[in-house]
Amino acid sequence: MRYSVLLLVFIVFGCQPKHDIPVSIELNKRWEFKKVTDTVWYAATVPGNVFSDLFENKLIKDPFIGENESEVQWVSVADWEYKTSFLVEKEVLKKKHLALNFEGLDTYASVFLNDSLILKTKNAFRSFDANVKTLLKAENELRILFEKTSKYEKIEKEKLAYDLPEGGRIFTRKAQFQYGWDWGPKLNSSGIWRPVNLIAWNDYKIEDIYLKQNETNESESNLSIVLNPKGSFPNTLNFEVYVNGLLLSDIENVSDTPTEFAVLPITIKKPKLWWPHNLGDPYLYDVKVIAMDGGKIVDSISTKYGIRDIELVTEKDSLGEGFYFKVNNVPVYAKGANYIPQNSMQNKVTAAHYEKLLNDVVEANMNMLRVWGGGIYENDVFYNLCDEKGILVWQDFMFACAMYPGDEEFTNNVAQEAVENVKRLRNHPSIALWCGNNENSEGWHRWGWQAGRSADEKDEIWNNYLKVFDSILPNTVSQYTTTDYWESSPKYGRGNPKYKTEGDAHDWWIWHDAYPFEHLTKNVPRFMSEFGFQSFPSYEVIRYINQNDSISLSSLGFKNHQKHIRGFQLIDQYMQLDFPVPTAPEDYVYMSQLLQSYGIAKGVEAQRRSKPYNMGTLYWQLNDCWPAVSWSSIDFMGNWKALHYKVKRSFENVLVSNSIAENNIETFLINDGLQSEEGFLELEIRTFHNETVWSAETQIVVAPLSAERKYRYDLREIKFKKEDAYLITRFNGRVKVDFFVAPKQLKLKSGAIQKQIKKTSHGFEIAMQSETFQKDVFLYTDKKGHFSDNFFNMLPHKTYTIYFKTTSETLGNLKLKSFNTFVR
Ligand code: BMA
Repeated sequence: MRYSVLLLVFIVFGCQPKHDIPVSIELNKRWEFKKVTDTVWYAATVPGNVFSDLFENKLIKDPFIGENESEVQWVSVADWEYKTSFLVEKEVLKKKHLALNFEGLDTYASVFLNDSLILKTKNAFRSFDANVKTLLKAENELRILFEKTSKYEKIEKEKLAYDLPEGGRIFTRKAQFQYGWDWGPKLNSSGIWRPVNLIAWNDYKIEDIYLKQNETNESESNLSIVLNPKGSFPNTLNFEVYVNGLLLSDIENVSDTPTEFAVLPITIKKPKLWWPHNLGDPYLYDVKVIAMDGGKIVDSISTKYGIRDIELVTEKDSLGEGFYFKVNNVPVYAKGANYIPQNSMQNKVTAAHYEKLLNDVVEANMNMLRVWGGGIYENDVFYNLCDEKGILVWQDFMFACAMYPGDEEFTNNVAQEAVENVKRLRNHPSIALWCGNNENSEGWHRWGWQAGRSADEKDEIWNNYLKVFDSILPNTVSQYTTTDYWESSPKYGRGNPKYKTEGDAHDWWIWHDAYPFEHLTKNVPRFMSEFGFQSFPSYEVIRYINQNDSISLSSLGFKNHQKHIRGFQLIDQYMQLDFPVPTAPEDYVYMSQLLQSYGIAKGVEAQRRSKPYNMGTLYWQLNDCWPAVSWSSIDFMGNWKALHYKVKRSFENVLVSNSIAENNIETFLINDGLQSEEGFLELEIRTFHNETVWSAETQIVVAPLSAERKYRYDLREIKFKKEDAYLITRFNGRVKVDFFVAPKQLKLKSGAIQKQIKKTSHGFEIAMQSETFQKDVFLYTDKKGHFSDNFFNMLPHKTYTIYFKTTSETLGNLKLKSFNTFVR
């Protein structure tokens, strides 16, 4: 196979040496920057941003430490200038077309080439081209001026007779979280945040490839490859198409307007489909198209492509209106989290960060992420990895928690942004949905934003909303893709009872409204697209924030890393309800993570038990953009909190889940997979003194794609003390432990945990045993690494082997906490 590919490549390129292909040169060297009013230039990194450049030059302190954030606010209200010089070879200069392409300028930028203004931009989410044929020389200077956002926001605000929620950010098309969020700092940046390229070509170049899936059945998949040129194609152009390196025969351009774009129908026999990883193989084809003019190659373009059908099904039923995804005609239960940008300074997010985080997603059995609307349309690498790893992506357009203007200039700008991003992402099989915005509709209807406004004003604001979210965005999505569009997440705010019966829901009764976690078990919506609870991050993150080895949660610097105004108070309030409240900061951090995982898992399991009424659960939030106390399950330094370990178990394809009420227990088996399973369901109630007070077993069959109650029993018939016992449920090697009372009421026994440690090639193996039942055992060390499992329960006399993956030669100071020591 490999040889035949090589041979083909040789044939293609070896026999046709003539070519005149476009050239793309990245201009990422010799950049310098300065504050406009200063005179000294400093070295800059491109792609980058002004905060990281200032930090690299030691002109500001690390904004992620202590209270430094407030000291760097001057940066956002200054204007900044970037410049570089570059040489262009004669051969390149001779090309008929020369353009500078800016993939991302943040945000109000004026671009000068050799002192001539070539571009003015005001959208960080768009890319811009400038024709520089007449200006480009052998030696060039490129200079970009970035003006502070507040200047433009003020101008726009003055044009309106009223204020729009929420502040100046709505006028500027850039990442909204940079203005500060309830989990992130205010670091309103500017700079060249994506690559700059010089592009040179003669007559035409392929600008964009789109693979449109027409029809797929078991024997074949019919696709159209659509190519858009820069310039126009001559009619004489012919195209070679390679799928997985093999040349397809008889490819004809069937476009009605062949000079405007090419349409190349292809058929893939016996297609291998792309699946979310928990249902099958996320198979990807390599597709390459070479454009030829006679015997001459004029350009080529490649992409990976996964053959799959994805549909959002929103059918009315007797209970309301469903909300679920069908992939290749199979209803898929969505499990995952909401994703935010991985760093306030985007240039610091490396390929390795993307790889690690998305591996953590797969490892925790998630099959969907929602790219939340207050962040960014992610870099290509993010979607490439989601394609490869079989992670579905719910993609928001970048609008969040606000009402936006509706003037022509703004809406045209947004329309362009939508076209570009939809086109950029449409070949990714992972993209399951485009969603208009995050909580704008809920905000308008439920957050008091209409108060004190005249009827006309309200009409105008709502009509402007509809212009963007009910017209421009859905029209763009349907014009350029086959992906579905959803206007706003959630469909209804929690103030409207319909939130439980129609569409997707954000349940912030938990946390924001301080309802107890039990609320989640009784109020299951059709699709939970947000619900969450905060916890403290790892000791590593806390030490970083404080720049101190001791764990302090009370320093002003640390407090600045809790951005939710009632955050500390809410954690404490919920902890008091169900958990002991330790005084030592180190223990408090541990307890807060248990608390978070306890609440979220309660919700996840209740939602999964309600399948198919409920068809998805995405908790808030997967990750952090800086070191913080937040809703994340993985902290800024990549450490898994208790929640991530917990959801890994709760998201397994086959899950045993007990619904425990005052007097009875119902045992459910949930199967998200396509295979059925048969086996013995074993139940046992055991005391912490290790006595079995009740047991039962039954043979069951777990059907594919099901959630069924398999057992039910009356607790009143069993004599035992609830605070002194636990329930063990076993099914085909799975062991689930549940309790009958809140954690703080448990009468756990004290007892030692034995450890045996061995060095392995990738770290250490830790074998552990205890004579007593141990709850939520937490291993930690000052060495960087990852525990294969953590925050786990230990049944008595059973060996638990945990692997610590690390590059460190020693395990450092390995310590352990057990919940048993906090209650007795
Ligand atoms: C949700 C999100 C975010 C917010 C989170 C926690 O509504 O959409 O806006 O950070 O709640 O408050």
